[in-house]
Amino acid sequence: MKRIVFATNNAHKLAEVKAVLGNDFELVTLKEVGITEDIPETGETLDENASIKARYVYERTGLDCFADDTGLEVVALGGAPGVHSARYATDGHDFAANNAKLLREMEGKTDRRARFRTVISLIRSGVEEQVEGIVEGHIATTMSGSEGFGYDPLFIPEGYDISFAEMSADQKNAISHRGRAVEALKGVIKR
Ligand code: ITT
Repeated sequence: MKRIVFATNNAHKLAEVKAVLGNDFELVTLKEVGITEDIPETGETLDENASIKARYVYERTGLDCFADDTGLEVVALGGAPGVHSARYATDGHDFAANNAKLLREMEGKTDRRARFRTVISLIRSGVEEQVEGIVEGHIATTMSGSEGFGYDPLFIPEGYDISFAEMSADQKNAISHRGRAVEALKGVIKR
């Protein structure tokens, strides 16, 4: 089994990635390698932030690792909240406040197209590679569902009439930005 550090403090992400990666990998958490502080996400793009997080871990541990950075990109908002998705409404990761702000910003908007994009930076033996996963969809006018996390109650993926928060973990993973990025990651790791 391959051991690899996943640089995240988000337990929801960890569960999703574990489910897609399967049993060929032993995912090691930040806590398990002694990193308890928040890794500063100072980049201006998802690509930069994924890279910053992965490099932070590699520089401190020398272990193979990967990090994901994800953003919700809404067409009518010029791509916002994008790289600022975690801190859209407040300084913290307040999902309820973020969703409330998104609904306010989308009031009266007829173009509700949006996409989730995940970028994963993988570092193995010091060599960095990036993969990404995208899911297209739209922003609902009301929240629905209680599964998942973040903006899931407001995101309706293309071809569906239910939100990510109304889907089972397996259903979301099969079509989601993160599910697709992790499938691509698997392809790179197995090469
Ligand atoms: P780490 O940096 O510790 O991995 P984070 O929660 O800060 O965790 P991101 O910066 O990648 O993660 O994500 C930014 C925000 O985007 C996150 O706080 C959620 O609000 C939202 N988000 C990310 N993935 C999502 C998903 O699959 N479904 C719904 N919202 C998501």
